[in-house]
Amino acid sequence: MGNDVTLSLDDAGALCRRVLAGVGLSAAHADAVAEVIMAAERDECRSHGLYRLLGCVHTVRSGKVNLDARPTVTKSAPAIVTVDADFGFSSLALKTGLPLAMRTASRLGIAALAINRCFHFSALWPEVEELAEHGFAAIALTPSHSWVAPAGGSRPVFGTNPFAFAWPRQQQPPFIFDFATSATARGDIELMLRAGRALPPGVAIDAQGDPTTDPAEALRGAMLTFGGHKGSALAAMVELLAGPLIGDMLSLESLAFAEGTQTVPCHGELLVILDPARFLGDRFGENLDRAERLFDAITEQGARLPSERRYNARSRSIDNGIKIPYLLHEELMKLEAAADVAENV
Ligand code: NDP
Ligand code: PYC
Repeated sequence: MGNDVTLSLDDAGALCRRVLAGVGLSAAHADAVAEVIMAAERDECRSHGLYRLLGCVHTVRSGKVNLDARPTVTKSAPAIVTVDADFGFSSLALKTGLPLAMRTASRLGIAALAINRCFHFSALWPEVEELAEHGFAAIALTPSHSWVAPAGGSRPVFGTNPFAFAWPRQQQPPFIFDFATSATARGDIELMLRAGRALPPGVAIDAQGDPTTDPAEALRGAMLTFGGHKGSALAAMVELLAGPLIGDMLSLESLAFAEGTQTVPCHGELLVILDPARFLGDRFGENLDRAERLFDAITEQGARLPSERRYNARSRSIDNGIKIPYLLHEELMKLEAAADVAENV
């Protein structure tokens, strides 16, 4: 018995869709969720790849998520596009709102896309990468569940609150970074627990407020922000902009809404979309070149750009397929078998 199982991207994607449809998600939601899970697995972002299928199935079985939610799009102000996800997963809501948000950004130079009442579990980079591929610069923010203590505190307040940014490049894939404002994503702590590995120091405290490297203690206690007070302030910004600003839940409220069910968080998300062509007019080319000078100055000294690892992983996965741990494969096979049974009853 090997440690890893190799799957082609097509087979893994089909498995994902079968499992999601098998638990009752509508085809549109199953496709949208499978797409974002497979993008993460393909780019070796393990904490948000196929492992997340377990959390999605658990969330569906909790009965909280609307399996057939029909996202509705409204223009709440000239530059603001709002999508009501109707308590479905966020991926389809985003797909539904993006075309109008992009048209709005092209027309006005800037647009905000606010998604409300969505179950959000995914990496944010696929969202801003798509925008950068259409020529936009973009920012995405979302809260999660309150698992993270503020700098100087010891009790969870913030979510792991990721922040993603993308900048379009003409001859290269976009410049993108995407990170949790906690020292580590919660998904990585869960993966460390499953692998029987200790956490690096400085990422969590236990329920008594003492530093811990034990993932189980960390999950029971509180996670810490990255960069101390700086990550803490950014985490607060994410709460405010993707919570009260758009009329949606804080991570504290999202956790309360879950009522102990350990579902993926339900709340809002904010994307800000900027069109460099509108900002710059005929100075567009010259200024995109200036941006390239920045990237050159980084890479010339041997530093790498964020997303470089991901783009390399993507090429490998396209050529060779993906490798997942044997244990995860077994769990997914069980979910698939259950989906087959559901289909035949
Ligand atoms: P990482 O720390 O893994 O990566 C952060 C970013 O830094 C990536 O863009 C990464 O690029 C880049 N990076 C890493 N190392 C270097 C380096 N040496 N030089 C330059 N750039 C580097 O991210 P997190 O663990 O904080 O988050 C992982 C994922 O979890 C994110 O995609 C996030 O959206 C997701 N998440 C989602 C949540 C949700 O509520 N939906 C909550 C929390 C997290 P690269 O990928 O190429 O290494
Ligand atoms: O890994 O912190 C995380 C996370 C929270 C919600 C989705 N991913």
